[in-house]
Order: sequence, then C-alpha cells, then structure tokens
Amino acid sequence: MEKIDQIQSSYEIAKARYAELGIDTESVMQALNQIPISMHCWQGDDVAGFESPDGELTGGIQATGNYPGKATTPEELRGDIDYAMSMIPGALRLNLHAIYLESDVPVERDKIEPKHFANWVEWAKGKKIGLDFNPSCFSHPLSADNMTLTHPDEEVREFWIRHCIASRKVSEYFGKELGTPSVMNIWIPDGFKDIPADRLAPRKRLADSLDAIIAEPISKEYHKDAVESKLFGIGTEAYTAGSNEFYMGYASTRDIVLCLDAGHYHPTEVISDKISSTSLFVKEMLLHVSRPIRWDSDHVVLLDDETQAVANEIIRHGLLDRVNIGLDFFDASINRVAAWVIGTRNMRKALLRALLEPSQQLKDLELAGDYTSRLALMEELKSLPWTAVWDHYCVSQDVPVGSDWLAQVKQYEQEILLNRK
Ligand code: RNT
Ligand code: ZN
Repeated sequence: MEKIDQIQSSYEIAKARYAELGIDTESVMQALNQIPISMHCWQGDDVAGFESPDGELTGGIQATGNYPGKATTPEELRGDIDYAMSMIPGALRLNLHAIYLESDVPVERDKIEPKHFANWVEWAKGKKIGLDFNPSCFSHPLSADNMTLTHPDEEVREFWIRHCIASRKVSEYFGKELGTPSVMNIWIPDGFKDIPADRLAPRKRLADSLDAIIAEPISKEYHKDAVESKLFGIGTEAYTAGSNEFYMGYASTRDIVLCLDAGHYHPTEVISDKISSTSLFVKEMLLHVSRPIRWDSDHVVLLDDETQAVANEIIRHGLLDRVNIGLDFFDASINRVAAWVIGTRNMRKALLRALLEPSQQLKDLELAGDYTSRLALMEELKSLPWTAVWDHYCVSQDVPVGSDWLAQVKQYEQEILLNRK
C-alpha cells in the first residue's frame, strides 16, 4: 500500500474512534488550521538582529552553541523562515524585534520608524500573514548595567521610553498594513545580581515609564500593548523589577495584554495553571511558549506535559480569541531551521490533541464527583490515534508527514546554510 493510502485508511479508523466520543475530526482540523501561532524571528540568528554586524546579545539572556549557517542578513533570515514555514501546517504569524530593522545607515533605537520595517511588511503581505513586534531593551550600551525603563538616570530612562514609543508606531503600522493587530510585547532585563536595598523605587519608575509609553491611545484594531514578567536573568538573580505581581497588576489596571513566558517563573511553577486565573482579571494574554531548563528559559518547545496543558487550558475554557500564542526559544547548538520546525509543529500538535479532547465530558465527570472516570478517561485519551489525524492534517496542508521534513532540512543545510560565510 502507498504511504498516502496508509495515512488515509489510518485516518478513517481514527475518525471513527473519535466519533465514538462525539468528536468530529473534520471540524477539529478546520479549527486547528485557523489558530495563529506567532513564530519568533530570533531563533534564526541567536537574537543578533541587523543593527550592527557584530551585535552581541546581552540582557540576562544567552544563546549558546555555534551551529553553522546562522542567518546574517534579512534576506537570509526571511529565506530560512520561509523554508521553516513551508514545513509547518496551519496559520502562522511572525514576531519581530526592533533590532531586526533594515537601514543603510545606523539608526538609534529611539529613532526607528516604520520605513525600517517596510521589507518585512512586504514579505508578510506576500505570505498573507500578520506581524507582531517587540522593542529591544537589551544588547545596547545604554542597557549595559541591566537597567532600562527603571534606570535611576532620567536620561537613560527617557531613551528607552522613546524607543518603546517609536516601537508602538512600528507596531501600529504593521496592523494597518496587514489588517490584523500587532501585539507589541515589552520585556526588560532590569534587575540586580544581589540583594537590593530598595525593591520599590525601580518598580515605581517602571510603572511611570510604562504609563508614559502607553499614554497615547492607539486603536486595538492595529496594535496591542503587552508586558512580560521574568523572575530572574543571568546577572539579575536576586531581583527583577518586572516581576509577575508587578505586571499582573499593571496589565489588569491598564487594560493591556499580559504575556506569560513558560520559562520565567519558579522552577515548579507552570503557566498552564496561570491562564485561567489571568483570564478572570485580564482581557487578553500573550503566551511565550518556551521550555526552561535550570538557568535557561529558552529551550526548543517539546510536546511535553506542560505544552499540552497550556493547549488544553486554552481550548477547554474557550480562550482562543483572548490568548495570543507566541513562541520564544533560541537554540544555537542545533540546526536553527529545524528548531523552528520542531517547536512550532509541537505547539500545533498540542493544540490538535486539545481539540480532540471531549472536554465537556471530563468536566461533567468532575462535577458529578466521579474522579475515577475522570482519571481513567484522561489517561485513555492519551493513546487514542491522534497521530493518524495529525498525519492526515499534514497531508491536507501539503506539509511533510512525520520526520520527512528532516531530510529536507538536511538538504537545505547542505545547499544553503553551509555555504554561508
Ligand atoms: C527574555 C524574554 C524575552 C526574549 C525575547 C527575545 O527572557 O523571554 O521575551 O526572549 O524578547
Ligand atoms: Zn519571552
């Protein structure tokens, strides 16, 4: 039997199995295909950007590894993203950082303009995808002491405020040009390596800076403000100004988007448990789906229990229109295109499994106090033939099935990546 016929007949069997649970796999695949995942541009070049040829990553984050073939020009990066996206099924967006601007002359961060991102917009138009944005408050002489929007020096603080305001204009331009709002996420590395004497003042300055940044209203049709907390960074182990409580309070009182990054909490804390609570107090969320390991918060996303739990929470509570799914990882020790494909396909797989779950039935069992059946069903669901639905879905979207994409990436590596200087 041809592989394609095998996939078809496996799918028919799976379809019948899920139908027994009242799940219609056809409408599941339709719904799945429309959920946008915002792929981050920075996996392609280890968060280097195009500001200067030897831009160095700072800000308490690090990309480790020196796998050959990283993109060093916008054309290379777009080429790599195009190639990765051709192997990933379903709706995608691209998440850009301010340091990915294009200009013949150096542009200071507080002087960035929409025109510096015109090529990205044209590219996005061609692919019919939306763009998201981030001011880059790191890898810069004025962020060298891990202080930006909280800096005690007003001049430095004002610089970063101007950068964030300029970034909002770029974000608004994305939304206007592409017909879908750009989510602009502010993350700052600000904090202290050792025990601070004053935990309050930097947070007060941060609140004031953010208020100045978002003072000018911009239509949510084009642009949405988001803020991202982090418990720690390399060199900011003792204290970060932008803690979880800080931003939870800030986002809910200012009615902006709260970003939850999977790698930014205490080691046993998970964002899957935060989505429901947050949904009661904040209208919209942004997720940075990622994977923490010890000191790092940015390993490639796996199809692990936590990624699955995140997807389940979104689907079970009907939060698709209030949760923006973004990815945030950067691994420089493996093929970077493969990293995107692995992580993004995994997020999509988790969403598929979440959509295939008879969640009402599980909730009913819980309400009836039948925890035995709840556990039994949850466990049996894991071995239902979701992979047959996934393969069929991949075929229907004209992307590689199973690990077939790997041979393609290896070929791309030989022909393109290894020929880069
Ligand atoms: C850093 C934050 C932040 C960055 C990106 C590059 O810890 O997660 O989101 O990873 O903005
Ligand atoms: Zn993040």
